[in-house]
Amino acid sequence: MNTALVTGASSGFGQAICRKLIADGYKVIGVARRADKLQKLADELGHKFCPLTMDVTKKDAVESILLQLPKDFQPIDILVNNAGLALGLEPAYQADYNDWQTMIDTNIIGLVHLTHQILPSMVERNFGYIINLGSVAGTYAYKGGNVYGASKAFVKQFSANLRTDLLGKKVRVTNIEPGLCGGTEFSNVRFHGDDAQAAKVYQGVEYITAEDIANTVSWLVNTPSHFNVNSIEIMPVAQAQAGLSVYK
Ligand code: NDP
Ligand code: 8X3
Repeated sequence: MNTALVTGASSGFGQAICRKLIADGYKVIGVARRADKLQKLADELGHKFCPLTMDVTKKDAVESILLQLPKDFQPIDILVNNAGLALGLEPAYQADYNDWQTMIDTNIIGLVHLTHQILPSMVERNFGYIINLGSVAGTYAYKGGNVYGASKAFVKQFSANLRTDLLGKKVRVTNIEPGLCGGTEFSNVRFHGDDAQAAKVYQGVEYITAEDIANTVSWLVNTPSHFNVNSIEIMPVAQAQAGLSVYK
């Protein structure tokens, strides 16, 4: 394994994953929409990092930009489909339709675009690793999780179906399913820039950090090539699936 492409590299998990993979000796292509944030990361990480400004929801742009990658950063051995977001925490009957559309476009369609573009070359070389960022929300329902949780359930099932199609090939697929993770922009984005509301999510809780997720990715890619971690669910000790609730 040599070169990784990490989506959502301008913040949170993605940024930490880029840092960790570079420290591990990989070349890394970092994808996001905010060019200024990517450039800052490029200034920090140096020539082994290739910033790539791209909106993963735009199929034609994804295809043409990936075809123009610098030769040094081809082929891609590791794809980390991390770009994603939650928007809103209202019940389904009060949710904003545009928020739903954006989550579907990013968490599902964007991930599918990148996978469809990059997977064939991995299969051709019988070598590669796709790591998807799912969520505990893809398994456990919670109030206001509606389309976000459903989009992560897609990621979980898509990962399982990819593994089925890749049976016998040395192309691995893992779905990482984190729970409460702070220190990223996730909740600021979910609450449309209401930083005070976002901060409340993490108040008094020792949450998972982006570095914890980056260390997990680093461990995964350094496992032997015959070995597949199908999925990995990670929560802080402060969080648990604590049973059904009944409204009274
Ligand atoms: P952040 O909001 O900190 O980072 C999200 C990243 O996705 C940003 O770099 C953003 O970059 C990028 N992104 C969003 N939309 C697009 C797009 N259309 N095209 C390209 N890049 C895009 O969130 P986290 O790091 O916390 O989350 C990363 C992933 O992990 C997400 O998929 C999230 O659902 C998942 N996750 C997060 C958890 C948490 O508690 N934080 C827990 C479980 C899963 P830019 O805006 O510059 O495009
Ligand atoms: C992010 C974790 O619990 O906010 O996927 O949905 S949660």
